[in-house]
Amino acid sequence: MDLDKIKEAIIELNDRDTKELVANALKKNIDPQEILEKGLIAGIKEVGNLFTRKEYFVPEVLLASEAFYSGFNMISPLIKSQILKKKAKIVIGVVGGDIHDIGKNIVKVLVEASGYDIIDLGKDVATEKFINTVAREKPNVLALSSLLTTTMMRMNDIIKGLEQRKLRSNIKVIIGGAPVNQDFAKKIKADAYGKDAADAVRLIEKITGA
Ligand code: B12
Repeated sequence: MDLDKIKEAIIELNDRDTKELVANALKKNIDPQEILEKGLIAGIKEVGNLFTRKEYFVPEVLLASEAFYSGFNMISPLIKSQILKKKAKIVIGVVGGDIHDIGKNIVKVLVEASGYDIIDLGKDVATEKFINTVAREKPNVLALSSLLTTTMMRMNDIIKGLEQRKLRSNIKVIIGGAPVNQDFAKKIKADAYGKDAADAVRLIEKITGA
């Protein structure tokens, strides 16, 4: 099946095949969201499993990331074009010291596709930059991502910084990423934890009522 082939191409670290297969799937009118979830995300998740089992190492994961993005860059504009209206303003970024941005980018695309105005600060974002952006842009929600146990506490620093600058009461903070969970969100006084991109959209809808 087309989507399985996309998944396989990522596992085989083949960016050219991934691109070609995504192009073919689009030609066949397969929904871009399906291509993202059942092809690209399924592939990179399996690469994560192989890495955990020490069957793949960092160079393989880097090549798999490239393959992922070769397909993702083709479909993300299509998902975005489904936008109907802007509902609320969201700022998103990966905390300082952390360069894992695949998950954050997926969250960004789905949130944007759901009609929200999103400002993406990128990866390895300094704590001060998050706080200054909140002060300047006055978003409704700050969405923080971290994939490393060594950087997840930066989320706590950001929330503390917002409190110190008296910005905390005007914003909701949601967090996500593999090492964080509901308990951690409670501990650092984040407003909510989301397990995946669809969850991020659900949380934002609930929080903003839009
Ligand atoms: C790809 C990858 C890399 C790539 C990153 C490429 C890129 N552009 O992102 C590269 C090769 C660069 C890399 C580097 C490193 N990595 Co790495 N990497 C991974 C890997 C295999 C997959 C991560 C991923 O993309 N998953 C797929 C996405 C779709 O899932 P996700 O990120 O979890 O995001 C989803 C949800 O979490 C959620 N979500 C994410 N953010 C947010 C935010 C909000 C607000 C919400 C609501 C939801 C949400 O929604 C997303 C979509 O569904 C994981 C292993 C794994 N099993 O996860 C290791 C892993 C994260 N890496 C790890 C490590 C140790 C490293 C390195 C330190 C390795 C090294 N020795 O150099 C460096 C770190 C460099 C740095 N300073 O950041 C460890 C972390 C261990 C730990 N406990 O901290 C892991 C867990 C591997 C392992 N088992 O040891 N890595």
